[in-house]
Parts: sequence; structure tokens; C-alpha cells
Amino acid sequence: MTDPTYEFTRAITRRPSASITDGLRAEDTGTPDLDQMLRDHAHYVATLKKTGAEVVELPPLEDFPDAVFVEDTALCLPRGAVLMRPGAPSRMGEVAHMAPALRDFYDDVREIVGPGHIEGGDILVTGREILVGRSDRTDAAGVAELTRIVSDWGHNLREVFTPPGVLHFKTDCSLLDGDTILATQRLDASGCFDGYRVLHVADGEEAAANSIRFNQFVLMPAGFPRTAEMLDKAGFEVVEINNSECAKLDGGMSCLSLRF
Ligand code: CIR
Repeated sequence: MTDPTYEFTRAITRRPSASITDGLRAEDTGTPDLDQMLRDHAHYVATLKKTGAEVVELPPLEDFPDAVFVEDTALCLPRGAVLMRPGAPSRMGEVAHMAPALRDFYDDVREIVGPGHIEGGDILVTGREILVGRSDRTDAAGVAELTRIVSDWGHNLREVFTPPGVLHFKTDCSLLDGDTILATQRLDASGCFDGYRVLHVADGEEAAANSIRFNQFVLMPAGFPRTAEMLDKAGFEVVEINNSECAKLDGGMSCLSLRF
């Protein structure tokens, strides 16, 4: 399998809508401020563009408060894209709004038809395999259906488990290069990354694990100085993006784009 993680030429994002105040959250830590979120989102998009990648900016969807978190609606691979079937009922309708954008770029767009559920936030594509974490949003049937689809394109898929109380698998990890993963200690302790090089986020900075490596940059939520310094020393060019408003909705750097 070729390494699909190394160089990205495109990303798809969606601007936040005013309805973001109704977005899903595990606990209420305050109402997200739309203006601040728009500023942070603009910084995020500008950073992706700075790498030379083309960034598609889809319009807000008022009827879908969580639609800014586009990652959960699809999986983008070198040979095709797969439309997801979110486990959160309020997010199911987002998928149909993502489909046309994917068809602009891919000849082969498949779909998880169910009965299972799967969200993109639970999927980590590494240089050698696709890891999918079962979670409250992603079940065995969803994983099985995705396994059948991606095997047509030559990918190995391995089912793993998102820790209890953690929204998505990638809430706690991200890929830094084909073989290097940034993860929380609690997720790494499950053994799911055996054989990989794993860098741990600093104690107390668990939310820094939801970062993304996009071409020459690692986009990281701001406010986690020890993890930022560790990545800098490891040779990564870190760009810190304010994430205070998305964090109120359990969202972070990976959720805000589809990258391919
Ligand atoms: C949700 O609960 O679905 C949204 N409020 C947050 C989604 C975050 N997405 C992600 O981690 N991939």
C-alpha cells in the first residue's frame, strides 16, 4: 500500500453556522461564541492553504449545528471516498450535503448503507493500515461494512477501541508521519499502537492529541505548551490554533477538515 498520509493536495472544510450554539456536547462548559469560532476557523483554513493545498470551503448549514465537523461525514483515500453513517442521529443528514463535494474529486464514492454506524473521527489512516476505534458513535456493523469497502482498494483495516468516555478514537491520537503517532498515554496503554513510534502528549495536555499533520505543519490546539515544545524538538513545525469554541463541542483540529 502506498503511504496516503504524506502529502495532501486538498482539504474540504465547512464554515460554522449560527446554530453552532446547539451543537452536541458531552457536558456543558459554556455556549460557543460564533464570532470567535469564525476567526479560529479562518486561521485554520489559512494555515491549510499556506501549504499550497487547495481548500474547498463549503457554506454553513444552519439545520445541522455540528456540520463544521466535516471529518465525521466521510473517509478520503487515494482510490476513493466513503460516505459515513454517523451514530449521532442529528448528524445523519450532513452526509448528503458532503456527497457532491466528494464527487467533484473522486470517480469512486461509496457509502456506508447500514444498519451499522461509523463516524470519520474514529478512523486513523496510517502508512500501513486503517485503524477504526469502536465508540459510542461507531459500532461493529459499521466497521465490518467499511472493512469490505476498503479491502477492494487494497487496505487492511484493524478494529480497535476508543476509551470509554472519549468521543472519538482521534480525540486521543493523530498521525504525524506514516509511522509516528501522537497519542495520550491512556490510549497508547491499550496496545493499539504496538509497532509504531508513539509520542505522548504531556500529562494534563490530553486535548493536544487531537492535532493534525498537514504537509509541513502540525496544526495543534493552542494552550498546550509542553506538547508543542516536545513536537518542536522532535522536528515538527507546529502552528497553534485557538480551539476554545470547538472544544466546548468536543471538537478539535482533525474534525474541521477532510484531507486528501
Ligand atoms: C459531535 O458530538 O459530534 C460534535 N459536537 C463534535 C464532533 C467532533 N468530531 C471529531 O472528533 N471528529
